[in-house]
Amino acid sequence: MNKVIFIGRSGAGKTSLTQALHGEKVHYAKTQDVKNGDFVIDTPGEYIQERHLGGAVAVFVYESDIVGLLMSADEPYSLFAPNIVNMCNREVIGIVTGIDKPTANIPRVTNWLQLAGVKRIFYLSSVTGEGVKELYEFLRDFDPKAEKVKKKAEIMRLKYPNRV
Ligand SMILES: Nc1nc2c(ncn2[C@@H]2O[C@H](COP(=O)(O)OP(=O)(O)OP(=O)(O)O)[C@@H](O)[C@H]2O)c(=O)[nH]1
Ligand SMILES: [Mg+2]
Repeated sequence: MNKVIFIGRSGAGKTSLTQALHGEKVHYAKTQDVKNGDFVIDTPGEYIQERHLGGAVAVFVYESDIVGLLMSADEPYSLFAPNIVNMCNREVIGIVTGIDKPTANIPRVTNWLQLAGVKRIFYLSSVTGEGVKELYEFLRDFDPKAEKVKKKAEIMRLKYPNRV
């Protein structure tokens, strides 16, 4: 099982998703500090909202195999800078939570995550449970080493198109 770190603003749904992935009943619990669990690292939203706390998130990224950038489906703005994914030497995925919300604007958050450089996006609701299994299975089955080899091969193919 890979270890994922959840990063996103306060209220984006990181803790609720952590609970849903563990098969627990979703209940509100404000995250006060980094919770380094068995396969999920849950971070407080303030750690990326406040510039001086960002370092703590960076340190815990090194504990993870996969970085999950979370956005609620009705997020009014994005905290993720364009192409920020390129700064990270881990697999970075996008996670859109709260797809059950009537105020959800899926194309808008998809666009923001893609601008950040994310290629793979999961859409889910921690409240209804829709899409949670797909994310769980990805975390269970993803092979970071195989992915690195595949990416390297693709870079070589683009760099040396005439090579046999
Ligand atoms: N409708 C709906 N509400 C959700 C969903 N996920 C989270 N929420 C609600 O959003 C609120 C905030 O969720 P949290 O999981 O605590 O958010 P967080 O990202 O952990 O926030 P911080 O700990 O402050 O960083 C809670 O009241 C949740 O019930 C979802 O998928 N659907
Ligand atoms: Mg939380």
